[in-house]
Amino acid sequence: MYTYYIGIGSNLGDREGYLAFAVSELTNIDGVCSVNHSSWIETPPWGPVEQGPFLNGILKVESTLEPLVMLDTILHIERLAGRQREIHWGPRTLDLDIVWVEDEAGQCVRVEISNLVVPHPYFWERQFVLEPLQEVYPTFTYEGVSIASRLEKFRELES
Ligand code: A4P
Ligand code: MG
Repeated sequence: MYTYYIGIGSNLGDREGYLAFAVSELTNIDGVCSVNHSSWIETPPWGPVEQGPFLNGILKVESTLEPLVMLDTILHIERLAGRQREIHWGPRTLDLDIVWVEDEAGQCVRVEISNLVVPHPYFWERQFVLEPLQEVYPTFTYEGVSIASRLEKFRELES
């Protein structure tokens, strides 16, 4: 059994509807045992592309699916949501990214192959990932730093 923390985002069309659609699709997949999620938060667009605000969150998914199978599953759900890959980092109806995975012993699972890198390379730099991650995983730490103190840093920079 794995615990997946999956970043979810939408900034096109019925954003809330797309997030709810992803939760309901994932819940119905064989090998997915439970799906819980953070609150959805509205976030300003991050990165170089000018685009509308996102609705973001984190899904916490208990599943027996291996990481590559989970990747195929979420890419399939993105396609079902009408996701078009036009601009890298550009607007999207639904984006699902595997942020962090733990095995049954609570150990971080690492994957580094051409089509899957876990932990997600930018997650620690992204407030729109860390805010909802803290909600579903308040004791999370990365390289010795707690998620609470990491978020505190972002807030200090903002003020
Ligand atoms: N891939 C590799 N590792 C992973 C992983 N851990 N999880 C591969 C999921 N996929 C992974 O992704 C391209 C390929 O990455 C996949 O086919 C998979 O094999 P993509 O979703 O087609 O490309 P993308 O969305 O343009 O890139 P990416 O990296 O998903 O974009 P990001 O990094 O998610 O950035 N601002 C706010 N506020 N909120 C957002 O959610 N999102 C982006 C997109 C930009 N700004 C944002 C947000
Ligand atoms: Mg993606």
